[in-house]
Amino acid sequence: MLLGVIWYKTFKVQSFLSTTLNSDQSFLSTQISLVINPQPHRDRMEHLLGLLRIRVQRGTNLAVRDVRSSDPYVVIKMGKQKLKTRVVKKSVNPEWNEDLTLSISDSSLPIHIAVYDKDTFSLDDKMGDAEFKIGPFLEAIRMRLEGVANGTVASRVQPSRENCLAEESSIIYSDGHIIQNMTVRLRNVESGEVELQLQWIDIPGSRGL
Ligand SMILES: [Ca+2]
Repeated sequence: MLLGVIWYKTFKVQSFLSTTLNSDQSFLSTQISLVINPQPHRDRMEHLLGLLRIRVQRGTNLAVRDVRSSDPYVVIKMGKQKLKTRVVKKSVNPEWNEDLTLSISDSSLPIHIAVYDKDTFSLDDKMGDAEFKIGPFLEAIRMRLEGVANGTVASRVQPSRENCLAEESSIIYSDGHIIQNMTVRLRNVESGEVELQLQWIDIPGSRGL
């Protein structure tokens, strides 16, 4: 009985000590991270306009970089951000249908897209690149269209030297969202186009548009 009481008290003291130590440790690490990087989360949120989801749909008539075909994937860059799709093997007309999401703080930065052929024993080969800006898309978002019919066109963007568009791109209202469908023609390559779809995602607590 007495042994039981002593064991119980020792157990209580040990668990109390370990709880105190754990909370001290986490308190300490919180203090350290605040000294190194004060309010990192709040700073990022204050500069954030929102998120841009880029659906990389498909490539058509892409360049051949292996014997008869290629193993293409897409790399998207904006400022310091870099995102990649998966590799589709042995296809010059790949269907990626993959969503890549950029966080947007400076909407004037161009978005750069490049296609590569995945190789196992050598460096991946280039299959062209393109660049576009999201100014016209964000202007359409700022119109805050609501209660209009599905497919209503908010605006159209014409192909020009700057935007790499292969054809007219339309910004439309679809199921409560504004989306931009675009086909970019790849530069620095024999052939190839990539179809993309842009969608904006508002983030509560950010600077917003
Ligand atoms: Ca290859």
